[in-house]
Amino acid sequence: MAMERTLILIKPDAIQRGLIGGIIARFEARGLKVIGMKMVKMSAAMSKEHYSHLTSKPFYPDLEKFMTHHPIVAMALEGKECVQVVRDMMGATNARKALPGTIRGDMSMSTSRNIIHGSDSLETAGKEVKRFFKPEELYEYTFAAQEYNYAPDE
Ligand code: IDP
Ligand code: MG
Repeated sequence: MAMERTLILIKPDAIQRGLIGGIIARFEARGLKVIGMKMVKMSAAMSKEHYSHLTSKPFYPDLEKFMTHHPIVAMALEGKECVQVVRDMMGATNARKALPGTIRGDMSMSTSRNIIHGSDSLETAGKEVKRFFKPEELYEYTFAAQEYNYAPDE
C-alpha cells in the first residue's frame, strides 16, 4: 500500500478548549508520522479556496470568520492509506452524529465547531498540503521503529 500524505487543521474551538495535544496524541498513537506542523492564521482568500465547495452555503460567512479570525494548527501527516484512516478517526461532520471513539465523537458536540479538518480524498490532500506548507516546511525522515508500524509486505 502506498504512503500517503494528508492535511489536518486543528480548528480554533479545539485551541480554545485546550485540545491541541489530545488531538495530536491520537495521530501519534495510531502510528501516523508528523511531517509538518505549524500555527497559522488563514486568510479570507485561503478560506474561500479551502472551502470552495461551501462558499454558497448560508453558514459560509460564519465558517470563514471562525477560521480566519483565530490561529489554527496545521499538520501534514504521512502513513499508508492515511487519508481514509484520518477521515475514519475524525468521525462525522456533525459531531453529535460522530461515533464514540472518533476524535469529533469523543471531544465535540457541533457541526460548525467540530474541532478538526482532514482532507477528504487523496487528490484534495495533495492540494491542501501544498496550500498550507511550502516544500521546505515538510520533513522526510524514517521512524527508527518503522518495522513495528508496518510489515514488510504491506
Ligand atoms: P468535513 O469537515 O467533515 O470534511 P465539509 O462538508 O467539508 O465537512 O464541511 C467543512 C466544514 O464546514 C465542516 O467541518 C464544518 O466546520 C462546516 N460545515 C459543514 N456543514 C455545515 C453545516 O451544515 N452547518 C454549519 N457548518 C457546517
Ligand atoms: Mg471537508
